[in-house]
Amino acid sequence: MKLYDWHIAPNPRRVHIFLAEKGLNIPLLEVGDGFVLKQDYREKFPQAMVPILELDDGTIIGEAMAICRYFEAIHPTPPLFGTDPESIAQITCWENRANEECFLAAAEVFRNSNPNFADRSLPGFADKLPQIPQLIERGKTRLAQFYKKIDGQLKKYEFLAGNTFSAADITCLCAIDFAGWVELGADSPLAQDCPNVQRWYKEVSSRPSAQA
Ligand SMILES: N[C@@H](CCC(=O)N[C@@H](CS)C(=O)NCC(=O)O)C(=O)O
Repeated sequence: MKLYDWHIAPNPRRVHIFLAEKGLNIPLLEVGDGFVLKQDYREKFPQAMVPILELDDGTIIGEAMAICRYFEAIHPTPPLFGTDPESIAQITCWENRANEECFLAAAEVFRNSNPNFADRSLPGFADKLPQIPQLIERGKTRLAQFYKKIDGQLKKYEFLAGNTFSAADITCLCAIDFAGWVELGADSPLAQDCPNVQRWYKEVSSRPSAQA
């Protein structure tokens, strides 16, 4: 199998950290080329996004969390998607919130402000898609709200979805570091009054997998 990768991109990083937590080493194929994906990759996969996992029989699995769930199923230890109905539900809930409310909010700011993404304001579009400057402020507002929300959650629990490190922490860490690309990360004023976020961020960032 091989994992199509773009070493600087935040969504493939979710898979890298997940694999590192599992102690798995999967062959990578770099398909990034500056600020775009290589043309032959875009032609092969019209979805035009990374990560994508290709199995030895040619089966294609897209979406970072679908790839992680595949590895969870074939390498269940250590479990990163929960072990019982309640933990599975909590992890699914908080992983999804981290993606929708933090990752996508940071993407709103980044993709609508960075000149390298003019006309490419959403990933995976073959046609031109112009930037919408109003989404920059909306993204900032959403991020501020997300930091407050998870500060309350992290006051009750060591990790985002409970007292065990999980896929929810992985998505949240990658999303917050991505927000750092537009200076809205954990060290930004948005997160300054969130002591529980600070405590959690320090802890998860210092895990060896975070360097993956
Ligand atoms: N929902 C997708 C998001 C994937 C995504 O947005 N990937 C970005 C890199 S982080 C991408 O491929 N961008 C292509 C581009 O900007 O042209 C997932 O979870 O895998």
